[in-house]
Amino acid sequence: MRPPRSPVHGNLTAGRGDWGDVAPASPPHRRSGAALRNRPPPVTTVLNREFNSVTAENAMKWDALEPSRNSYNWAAADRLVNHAAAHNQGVRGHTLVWHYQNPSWPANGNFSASELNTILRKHIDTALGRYKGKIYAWDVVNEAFNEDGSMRNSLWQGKLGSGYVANALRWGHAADPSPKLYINDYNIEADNAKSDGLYNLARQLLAQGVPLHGIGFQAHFVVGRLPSSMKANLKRFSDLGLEVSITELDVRIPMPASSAELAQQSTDYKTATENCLGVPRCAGVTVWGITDKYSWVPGTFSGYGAALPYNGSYGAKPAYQGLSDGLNPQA
Ligand code: 9MR
Repeated sequence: MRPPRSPVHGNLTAGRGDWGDVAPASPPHRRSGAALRNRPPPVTTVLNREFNSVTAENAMKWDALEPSRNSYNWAAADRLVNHAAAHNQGVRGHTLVWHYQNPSWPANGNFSASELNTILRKHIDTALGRYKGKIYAWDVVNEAFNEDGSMRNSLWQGKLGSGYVANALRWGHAADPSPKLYINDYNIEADNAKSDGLYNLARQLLAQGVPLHGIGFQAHFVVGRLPSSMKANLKRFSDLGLEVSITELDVRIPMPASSAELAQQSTDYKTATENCLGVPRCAGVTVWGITDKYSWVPGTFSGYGAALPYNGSYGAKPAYQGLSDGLNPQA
């Protein structure tokens, strides 16, 4: 039984971590989460009231943790992990191996493949080790694919070959066996060439016994343009025995947003959430921020904004209700 909730507030966390009644065969600890960048009191108030999971929007990226070699900066990540522990929230770790937001020293050091392997393993060991037992899922490998389904030519792919993915997962599992280890990417929500590439890699990794536990579907959408194949696509990954999670949901709108677009956005939040919850191994839905005040969208997509469930004054938008309805199907 879920605890009673007010009709307006606190609806995003279905039973604070136990959504066992939402779908058959669902994982016992489904999460609804938010990624945070700035954490002034209004943000944490909403976080604590509405969500039971939190992701560091930037604070656990390599450039934030180890800007120069062997010189670590844990303060922001520690704050987030401590806040989560004090408020009964789970933490999704984001992210260990990526082509972007790395410090410059691994690329500029002219390291051999063997040295780079050692550097990457140390990074993984150090981050997982510091938060051992405190993080329930890690995006170990982020955005490893091109749109055509081939592997992206990053520093890791270029110097280490595609085996870096399996190695990163194995090293992660050895450093802390408790978190679910994920591959996370964007534009893989539809059944398309990119998700096919990832699907084939996931199958190979599982056949080789590599500790891959989940696929993160970032889900950065444009209003009214959710892919119709999303649920079937998530299901094919779930059918491999993998968890699936929406890890970075937002729905951007051309500005200024009309009331019709805000209504469509609400439908999109609901549909995206249902597309995950309707799949047996959906482990949770995370939105990439709480308020439009601190969204990455306007800085990246010129002319777009209003992508999140709360407006810049922390008022719940129609999208809040859509997300809530998606999370609470029988409400
Ligand atoms: O939201 C993040 C933004 O603040 C950073 O400047 C940006 C740098 O790349 O990363 C953003 O988060 C990204 C995430 O880590 C991976 N998926 C895409 C997200 C939006 O760019």
